[in-house]
Amino acid sequence: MDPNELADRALDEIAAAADEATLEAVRARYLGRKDGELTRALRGLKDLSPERRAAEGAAANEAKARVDGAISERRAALRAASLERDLGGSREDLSLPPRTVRLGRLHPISRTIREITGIFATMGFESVEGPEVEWDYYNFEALNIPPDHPARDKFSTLWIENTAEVALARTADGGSGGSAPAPAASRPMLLRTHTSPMQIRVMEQRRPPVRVLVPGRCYRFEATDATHETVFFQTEGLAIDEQLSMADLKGVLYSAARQLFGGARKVRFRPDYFPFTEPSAEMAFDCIVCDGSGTTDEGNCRTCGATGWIEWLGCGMVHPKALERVGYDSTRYQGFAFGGGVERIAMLLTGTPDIRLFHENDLRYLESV
Ligand code: FA5
Repeated sequence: MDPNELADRALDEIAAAADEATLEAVRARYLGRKDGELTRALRGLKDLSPERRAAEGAAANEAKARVDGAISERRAALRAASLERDLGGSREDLSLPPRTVRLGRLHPISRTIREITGIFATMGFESVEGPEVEWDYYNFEALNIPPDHPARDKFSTLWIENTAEVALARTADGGSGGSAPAPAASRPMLLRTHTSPMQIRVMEQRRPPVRVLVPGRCYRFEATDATHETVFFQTEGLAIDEQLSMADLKGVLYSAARQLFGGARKVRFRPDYFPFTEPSAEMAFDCIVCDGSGTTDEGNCRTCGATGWIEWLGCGMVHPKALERVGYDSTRYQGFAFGGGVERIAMLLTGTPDIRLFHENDLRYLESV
């Protein structure tokens, strides 16, 4: 057949091809290397005389080029249509900027706990954790605070009602019920008011030398203000060894303060009273809001209660009675302990004027500090 007629027929079929597979079949039929109709026509040229070959060859090549071009065009059109179908007809604007990915970050309290544990780790304190639901025995009695001791008033306590049930659950999951003397049903239980019960738990389980730092949640049933929450964190430190003194305690705490604030805050260290340490002391830093003056432009500083100081911790030398209760020889071993508020440090580090800002979970604030 005449190559031009072949090409016209091929063009009709190409235009009618509804998908790429059909188009490929058309291509093979006309341009297939072995049996394509146009291919065969071109191949037959070699048997013609030189004059006819020149004339018919030109026409045949032109016909092939027409078919080639039509196939490429149709293929591109079919691809575009199929892509359009895949996108469901929607129009994506690829020039739009990508959505911003919101990266998570640590809560300022978690950050502060890591900072504090890191600092004490450099001084050899290993981090350990303990239960938030605690026996009265560990929270009070073993710390020289028997039932009617006035020091209990300082720790407004949230009590657990069904102690026997909780005790059973504890035993079932392998938790330690401790060495409190009374049977479980009559043993009062509470949400720990401080991390100091871990002093006793750690000493029960280890022999000196001991050096631990215990971060953890504490609970007190009290009204909140700029420096008090009902749920807050403390870090408890405990060191027991031969020949430890108050000078070691002070050195460790002053070193931590320097590492936390680089000397930027004033420190107040003065006597205090705790039934489980003797002697006892407390440590405070000058207030970040009023710079220690106790007043601001609006009057009394509400962050520090006009005292000029923000208390960090209570501390002291572990009471010999507490050492003996866990079987340590108090003539040979001494030790010091301290328990400080994590939020208070976070306030000082981030310039936060009210502790409640940490727990309101307003991301606008938390992301800004
Ligand atoms: C105690 O809790 C003692 N266990 C500290 C201690 C440990 C003394 C070891 C001796 C040896 P206090 O009640 O003062 O002491 O609390 C210690 C620190 O916890 C406070 O200085 C404060 O920083 C923080 N704190 C106490 N109550 C709250 C509260 N309601 N909200 C936020 N932080 C608190």
